[in-house]
Amino acid sequence: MSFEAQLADISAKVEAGQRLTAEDGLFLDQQADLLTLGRLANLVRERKNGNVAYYNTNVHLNPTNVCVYRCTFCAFRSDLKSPKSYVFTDDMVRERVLEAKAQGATEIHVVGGLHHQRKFDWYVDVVRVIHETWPQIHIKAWTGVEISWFAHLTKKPYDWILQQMIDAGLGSLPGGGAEIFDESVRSQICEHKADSQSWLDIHRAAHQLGLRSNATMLYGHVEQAKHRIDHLMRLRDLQDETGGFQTFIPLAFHPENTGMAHLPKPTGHMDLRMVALSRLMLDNFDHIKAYWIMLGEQTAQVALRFGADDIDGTVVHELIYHDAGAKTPEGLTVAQIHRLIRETGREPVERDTLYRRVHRTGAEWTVSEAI
Ligand code: V47
Ligand code: SF4
Repeated sequence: MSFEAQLADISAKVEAGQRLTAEDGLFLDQQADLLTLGRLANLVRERKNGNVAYYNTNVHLNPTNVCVYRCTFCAFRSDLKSPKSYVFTDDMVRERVLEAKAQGATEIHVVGGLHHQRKFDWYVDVVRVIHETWPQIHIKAWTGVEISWFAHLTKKPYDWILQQMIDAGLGSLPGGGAEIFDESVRSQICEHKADSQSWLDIHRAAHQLGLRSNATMLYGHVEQAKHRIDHLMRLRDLQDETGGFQTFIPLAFHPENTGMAHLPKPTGHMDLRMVALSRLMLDNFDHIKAYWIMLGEQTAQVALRFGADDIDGTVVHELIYHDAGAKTPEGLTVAQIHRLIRETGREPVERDTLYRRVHRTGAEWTVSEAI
């Protein structure tokens, strides 16, 4: 088939609401021009989400940066003896939660390193202390890689680990740790940590317990188009099985201070392509997030017309991307987020972690039905 015929065939499928194949995905990734990708992704996005663009009011907590692993893309981790290392105490956790409460945050996003001198109970206590300090806040905590580490520490199955966390106050799982599922790429960028099958099994176990979770893909390093499509297909298959994923977040590799600092940072062109490609391939995901802290406010804003319907939140205290050279502010006000969204002609809607509409009076809030 000629280039034009193949593109026309894929466009017709998208317009008819039909599922794209892995071959279609590879063609789009390698050959389609940005504006065609964007036009098709925007069509799907408006069908699913209308004119709404979601954001939330959240804070981050990275309880420790000490980590047994050495992922080559990571600038955040620290050795135990490095002056950069830190570990939160219970009081520091409480202080962060009270700060979140004063700001009216609906969510606390918790991910960190895997500290080899901390037992499983320490990680459960982080969740418990947050929950006891302010039961209303939604705790989105621990990537699949962290859950896999807890299984290694306790020698217990994933559902047992997850149940302990749920009992302590866990509300959902963030999408990190997925990186690129292809085993040959994984062995180059994060050799020792949870393998792809474990990551997928953990999210399956979470969905079976009624937890919702997110998914990510780290792009723009040593992976190729075929690896990105394989990654999206594995996520789409699991979502067909469980329906438990809420949002997909394509994560742009930030090279500064990492083991791959010689690589260039992905360009705005690639960032927008990945947003659009993921919107087109993940037809069973309700939301695609353009995480502004990682894309920059400008690209995140444009992404709302290239397939994304969510730009994440106010995000106070971000470390992972700032350690790796992100120049974005460490937080945005609601007024700034509204301006970014409104300028694109979209309607800003504050959501909670489970995509329920937030009704707010200052720092006080309630939620209504899922959107
Ligand atoms: O797994 C680490 C990524 C992830 C770098 O669920 C990097 O809403 C780029 O889980 N360049 C953790 N990426 C972050 C995470 C997350 C982030 C935003 C939203 C959500 C959500 C979850 O950060 C890691 C890794 O893929 N990461 N270092 C880097 N230098
Ligand atoms: Fe550790 Fe996570 Fe960084 Fe890998 S990405 S080195 S697991 S903190």
